[in-house]
Amino acid sequence: MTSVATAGPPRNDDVFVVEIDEAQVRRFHEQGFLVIDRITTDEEVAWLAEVWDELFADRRRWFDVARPFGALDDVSVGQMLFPEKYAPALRQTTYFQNARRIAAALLAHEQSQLEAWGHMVLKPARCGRETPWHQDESYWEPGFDYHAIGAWLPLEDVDGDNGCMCFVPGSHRSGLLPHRHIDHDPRLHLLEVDVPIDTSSRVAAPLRLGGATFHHARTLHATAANRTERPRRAFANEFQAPPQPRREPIPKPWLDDQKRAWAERGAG
Ligand SMILES: O=C(O)CCC(=O)C(=O)O
Repeated sequence: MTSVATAGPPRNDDVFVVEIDEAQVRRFHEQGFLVIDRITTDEEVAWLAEVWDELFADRRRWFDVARPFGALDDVSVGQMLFPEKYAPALRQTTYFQNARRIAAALLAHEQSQLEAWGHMVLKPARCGRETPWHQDESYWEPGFDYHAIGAWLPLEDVDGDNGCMCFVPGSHRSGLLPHRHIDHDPRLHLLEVDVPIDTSSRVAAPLRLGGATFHHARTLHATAANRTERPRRAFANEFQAPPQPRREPIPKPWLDDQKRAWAERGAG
């Protein structure tokens, strides 16, 4: 079978370099997110969408983050971790190179020292569930300090109807907040913040194809359900300085709940 993923991204003779200026870095530090209207070419977004479709065609590669472990029917929100394992050419894209350059500037960290990993998200037509307010760090191993940023590239135009990103400005300074699993069910992977939060200042970030958002690992963010007739696809990458071991882990009891539920799956 021919594969768009192994063929590699479209050749780009005019190298498309996106750099950010000091004002954007300052704004990111104040607000905890940054919107970039154009990070790659239309041709490359079209190629990425084809790769996304090719990878998601194999159901073993992704899982539903809003349904119990192993659920295969009625997809709510699909997620594939580490798509670069299946399609290493994802790392050769203009999007990836620009996102890493921008992340390095925002993190004030040497580009070549940044670790990166990707994930792809599916919000099916008319049935995607919302991704509730959360901080990305709530998902990660408690024994480390993180200096990390998420870059999110939608593969369709996005707005409030199909799940564009929404951010609470300044929330990255609030420390890591308690989280819980959606529906209070630790078999469901999605987390939501578990204390009252004020989202009245929230900012929605609609994007045209080719644009991307960046957010700090502690910025509160959410996406709405997809109310449109078309799936909403996205390709995200996390960029981080090597995580530093902590003397004392940050308590994340919600992760313990999930481990317990995983160990007990199928029992009873
Ligand atoms: O794609 C989505 O709907 C949410 C993605 C997200 O929360 C993230 O990449 O941090």
